[in-house]
Amino acid sequence: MPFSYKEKEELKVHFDSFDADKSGAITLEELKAVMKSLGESPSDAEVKKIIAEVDSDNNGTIEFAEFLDFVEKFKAGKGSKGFGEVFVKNANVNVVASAHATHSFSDEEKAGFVEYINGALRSDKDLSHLGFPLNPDGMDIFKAIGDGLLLCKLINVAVPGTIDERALNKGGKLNHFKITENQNLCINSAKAIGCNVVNVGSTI
Ligand SMILES: [Ca+2]
Repeated sequence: MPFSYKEKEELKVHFDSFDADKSGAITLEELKAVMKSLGESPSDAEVKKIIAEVDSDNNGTIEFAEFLDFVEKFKAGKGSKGFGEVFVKNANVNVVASAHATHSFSDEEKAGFVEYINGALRSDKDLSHLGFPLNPDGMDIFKAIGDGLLLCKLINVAVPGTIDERALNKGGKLNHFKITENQNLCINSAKAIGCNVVNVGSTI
């Protein structure tokens, strides 16, 4: 078997985050809802196409066995790019499983975090592209932290001068290389000031 019992349990958590009614199958409507929550607005035809990449028995839905097949291929770098993208994004947002535990966040925790950020960083001109204030009850925050800049700024709020801001890539539309630079700087600096960094570069 390609997956251990524990891995399967973790993957079931991911699967269930798509399968809203817990029927054991991800339907077109369910996948579409997840994609919308991630800020995308796919048409039914687009969602259908993504499902078809994974739906090996062609019944129009993604069952858990098909999901496991997909993950196995995806880890090997093969196939299902469309669903792969949604899978990774969704995993990052809702449930990040590590080798030892499944971490999730509470809405209260998130709202508190967003309100803190709004207070601390809303007048930072390098972050003006984020459109402050961020909505504490929505998913704005996950998009906002995507390019690493906000988190780097937050480190300097916590411990001023930790990051030389001239080293940061700014501007709102960064390429993958520049985003990775920001994120690496953020992770290394967070460790340097004593933060416990968990679940970065998760093993999905
Ligand atoms: Ca199927």
